[in-house]
Amino acid sequence: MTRTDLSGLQIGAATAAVQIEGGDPGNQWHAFAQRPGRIADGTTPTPATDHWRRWREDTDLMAELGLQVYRLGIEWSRIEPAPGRVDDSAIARYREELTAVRDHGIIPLVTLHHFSHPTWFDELGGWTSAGAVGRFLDHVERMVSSFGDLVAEWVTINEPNVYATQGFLFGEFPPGRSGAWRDIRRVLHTMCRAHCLAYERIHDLQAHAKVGVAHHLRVFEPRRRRNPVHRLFARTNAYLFQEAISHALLGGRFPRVLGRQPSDVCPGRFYDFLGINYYSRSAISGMRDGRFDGVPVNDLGWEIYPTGIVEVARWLHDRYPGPIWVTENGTADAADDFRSRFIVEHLRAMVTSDLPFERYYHWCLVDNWEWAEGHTARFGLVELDTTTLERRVRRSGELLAGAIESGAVTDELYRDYVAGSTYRC
Ligand code: IFM
Repeated sequence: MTRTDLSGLQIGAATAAVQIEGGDPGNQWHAFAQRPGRIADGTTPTPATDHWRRWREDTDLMAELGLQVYRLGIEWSRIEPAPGRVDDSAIARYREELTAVRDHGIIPLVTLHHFSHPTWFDELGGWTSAGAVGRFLDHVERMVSSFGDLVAEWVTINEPNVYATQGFLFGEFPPGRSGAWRDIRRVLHTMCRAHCLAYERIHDLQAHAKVGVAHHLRVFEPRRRRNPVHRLFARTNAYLFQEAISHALLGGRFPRVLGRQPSDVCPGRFYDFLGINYYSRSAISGMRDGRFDGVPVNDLGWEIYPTGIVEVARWLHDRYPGPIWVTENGTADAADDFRSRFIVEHLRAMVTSDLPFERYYHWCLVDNWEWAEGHTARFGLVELDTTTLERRVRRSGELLAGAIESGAVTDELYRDYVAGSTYRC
């Protein structure tokens, strides 16, 4: 049986402002990407996909694919280019786009912080500074008052664990620091506190809002299950990378490893949905990520492990019950050889589980600018010609569109888009 019923799921795509818009010199990624050697192909976030100017075309594309939901970022540095100075034209531009999205019957989910923020925020100490939470909350308040009539669903912060480790442990994201453990702890503490307070602030302003985080969860597996050292490292990695902050983000309970319980956060419930970004599994034998031998991998060498989406969701849902929104899932596959299979296998794992998966946002709509990888990794349902910026729907885009239209991966869709494809190892 190849048919997979998707009728209980709302399906769409996710993007982030810096990765698609182009042309915003006010965020910290703009300056970071100019530094030699930082981005794999020497590109910068301009033009990315030039979505800032081509948003009408992209919105039409979404409608053409039949997307039901769309997760997008609104860039803080466009809204507040200098501390306290608001750019009304940027608000008007985003309002136009959100209106068009809604006019197509697509429900928008807006991310308030997705790895990027104004350069001035960094100059004031970024997320390591005590004032960060107040500055972020001012921004959150402005966002809800500017867009609350068009948006009722919010992701406060995208992947705090990835932001902190890439920026302060591996040096691949701005500010490009390495091994700065004390700052990682400070950043995570500040971001978790900011999320909890933003959750409350949004609900104060918009009682019916749905608010969550987009939490990056991986499967951490001991490379050799019988090896106690591998088991210990797998446990430690999972705890430090994702479990400790889950308790702070969702339950407002700050484990000792993150620092003190903030006096302005009382343990409670700080989510209306469990936002999960899921991509891969790691084989662990030490502190760094590894990969099992002979497993299917994508263009970036990430293992393709579809049942992991249920494993990570179960871990979270057992502790924090609630509706599950897969706020990101996708794969780098420039040739579009296996993306359709990847999508179908993840969707199937989700809907055949006993967990309350409600939404699936595919990463990404159009090939995005992939941070330190630049344009070398292709995640789009729609292919981008980086020279002409023309868009072309990939076969995997057609597959997802067909599945949305039918409310299922039908036998025909499976036969036409999946059956003939295999992963590579
Ligand atoms: O492109 C990123 C996104 O910004 C955050 N989650 C993972 C994606 C793929 O690497």
